[in-house]
Amino acid sequence: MAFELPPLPYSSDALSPHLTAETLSFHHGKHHNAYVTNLNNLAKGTEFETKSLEEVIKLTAGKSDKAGLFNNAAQIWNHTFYWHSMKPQGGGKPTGAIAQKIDADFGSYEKFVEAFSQAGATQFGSGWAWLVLDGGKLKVTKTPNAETPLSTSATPLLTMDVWEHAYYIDFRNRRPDYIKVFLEHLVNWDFANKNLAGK
Ligand code: MN3
Repeated sequence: MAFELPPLPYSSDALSPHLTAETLSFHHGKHHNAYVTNLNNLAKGTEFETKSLEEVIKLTAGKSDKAGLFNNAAQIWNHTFYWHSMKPQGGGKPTGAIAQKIDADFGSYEKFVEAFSQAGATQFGSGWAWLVLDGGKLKVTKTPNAETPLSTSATPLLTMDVWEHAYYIDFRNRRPDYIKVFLEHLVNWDFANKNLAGK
């Protein structure tokens, strides 16, 4: 079965005015979709054609002769995870188990915000900022290009895309402003709590 583009979990204007429908339609309809097209072309006629997306990522991670497969598969997964990491009227302080764990592992919500903002702002070039569970503790990490914690021992809980295409239409070159808006208005803490509970 061919790999497919999952639909957005909300309408393309649902995150407006923070991220506009123009941003979401380009990011999902063009960028995310292109990774799906590329992966289907690369996997065609190979052993990867019948694997799940997660299997392709884990089987190709770190293999330079499989970089095309890895990059496109990981970008499909990362983007789907990113769409779920946001919701309309999201952002602000977390609730539930993740709130207590953030206080325990970072010291406070404010310390988490500082670490997550720093990770997003200092990822040189394209990449991702993550909140992960690693060895029973919450950690903030960043990955370049298509790299994903899915191919490591850490469990991803939340991600923020910091490729320029994620924010350039709405924020131009102001990545720090996009990060602030992501944290204050978009983060889906329900999704992070669900991922934490799944462990
Ligand atoms: Mn992207």
